Amino acid sequence: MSEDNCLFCKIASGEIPSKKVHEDEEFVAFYDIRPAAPVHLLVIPRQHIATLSEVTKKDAPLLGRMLILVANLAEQLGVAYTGGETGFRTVINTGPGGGQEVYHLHAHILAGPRPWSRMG
Ligand code: DGP
Repeated sequence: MSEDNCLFCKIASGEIPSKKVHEDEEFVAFYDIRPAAPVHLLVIPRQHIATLSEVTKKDAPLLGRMLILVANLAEQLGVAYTGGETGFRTVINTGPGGGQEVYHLHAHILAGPRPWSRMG
């Protein structure tokens, strides 16, 4: 399940500390150490999946639950889309061409007043 020397596997297991906002048997969500927006969280599966490019049909339920968790966390943090100018951005960087730095699948949740420093 976990991969040696994977930073986000170590965060998921608690070996490396992080500011967690959610954890369950499948997922962990924590604040990004280098925030690009006033609210910047990362949501990861505990299962080590390196990139979005390696997922297959068998991962569909996991990915579906991950997106639902993103929406629930956005609501919990008060940044869900509720009309007007509210809302948040969800980003999954994939590979060097997509700007991925950490090779463990993760969804960024970005929100808050603009301008943002990156990913804006
Ligand atoms: P990406 O470029 O999509 O692979 O984004 C990786 C993000 O991970 C980047 O925004 C910074 C964040 N990050 C890197 N190392 C750590 C860490 O040790 N702790 C936390 N909380 N975030 C980290």
